[in-house]
Amino acid sequence: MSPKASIQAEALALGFDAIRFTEAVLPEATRTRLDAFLESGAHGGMGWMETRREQRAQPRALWPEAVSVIALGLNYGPDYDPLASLEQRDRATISAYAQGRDYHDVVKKRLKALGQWMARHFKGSALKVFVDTAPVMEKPLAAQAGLGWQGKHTNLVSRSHGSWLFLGEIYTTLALEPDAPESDHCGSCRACLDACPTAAFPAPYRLDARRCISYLTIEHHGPIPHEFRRAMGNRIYGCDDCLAVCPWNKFAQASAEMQFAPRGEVAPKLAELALLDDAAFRARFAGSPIKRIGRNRFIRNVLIAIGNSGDTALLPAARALCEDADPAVADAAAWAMEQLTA
Ligand code: B12
Ligand code: SF4
Ligand code: SF4
Repeated sequence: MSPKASIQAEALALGFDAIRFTEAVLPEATRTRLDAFLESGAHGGMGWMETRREQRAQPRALWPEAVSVIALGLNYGPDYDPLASLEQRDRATISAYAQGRDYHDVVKKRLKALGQWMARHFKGSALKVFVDTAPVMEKPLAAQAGLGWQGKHTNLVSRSHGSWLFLGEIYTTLALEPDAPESDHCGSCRACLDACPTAAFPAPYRLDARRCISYLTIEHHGPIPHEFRRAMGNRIYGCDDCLAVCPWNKFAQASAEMQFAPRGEVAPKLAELALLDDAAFRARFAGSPIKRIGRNRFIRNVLIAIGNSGDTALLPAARALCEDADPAVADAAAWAMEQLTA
């Protein structure tokens, strides 16, 4: 078996759903687009995107010895309609990626296992593994390797898994023959652009993160800007609208990975979530990606959903948080009361 074929076989045996290979070089156009994104301020408060920009745009600026990149995907396709709970106004919509165990842990563990296997089989080679948090442009690398293409919603779309792939990479000193990139199969479709509740796409293939509900609910600190509060509806963690409407999802299979299965109710009641104090929040979301936003940002989001619920039975829950020690929680509680009593 060739080195590529044996790595591929081991990756699939470890539970990865997709694997392709590319050179550890990204074209100049990727850097130019990253620069344009950052210069326009589209990254909002994600200041960490500016630091180590060179390394993000070019694999060898991060690690000069890197020769090849192995792009890997793990399917997290939901076995339910991720948009169904948007109409259940007394309940919370939590994006599909956050329903189960934190993918950072799951993907990292598998990348490390594959890395250890490679270290045993290709003596003298070196490697580094990445998922999400490192200064790595995961989507352009995966697209260049042919795992899929960057759709108009900017995420990687795969012909076999639709929009539901987590990405991870291995940078290696091994010279592995690059695979051909996938071509763009969006055509004249613009379903994702039209589905966005906050008009976060200034143009196809470009996202203004400051307007994106995923950014607002997960990355944004402090009060949610007023112009987006109504549009958030009951989305309290992330957003799946642009992903879920993609016609390529019809080829996707539900994930067989038990660790990504919902850990509790897919759409929990807002009344129940609003009661969580710091300790209860940590206990409930241990091992989930939700834990990283902390109790205050989480409750802030729950209160915006309560304000949008139209359900006056939730007034006491909002009232109880009006004096909260966190100013963004108190602000969202006051807004929710205003909406429910208007
Ligand atoms: C920052 C970030 C965010 C930010 C900004 C998102 C963004 N689109 O940049 C926020 C918080 C909003 C976010 C949200 C989400 N994220 Co996120 N995020 C990242 C992160 C850390 C970096 C992305 C990045 O580099 N952005 C900078 C921009 C400039 O790069 P880009 O998106 O590739 O932009 C390209 C296009 O705009 C294109 N382009 C520009 N102009 C033009 C013109 C033409 C003609 C063409 C063809 C292309 C083109 O070129 C740019 C450079 O390649 C990655 C992990 C990583 N390290 O890569 C995860 C990652 C992208 N996120 C992921 C996920 C799952 C999500 C959410 C679905 C989560 C959710 N359900 O709420 C949403 C999706 C929102 C969306 N529509 O993008 C996954 C995506 C997996 C996939 N299949 O693609 C990643 C890869 C994490 C992972 N390891 O799995 N995320
Ligand atoms: S994740 Fe939601 S808010 Fe963000 S771009 Fe997609 S549809 Fe718009
Ligand atoms: S919804 Fe349409 S335009 Fe958007 S990524 Fe999918 S195929 Fe492309």
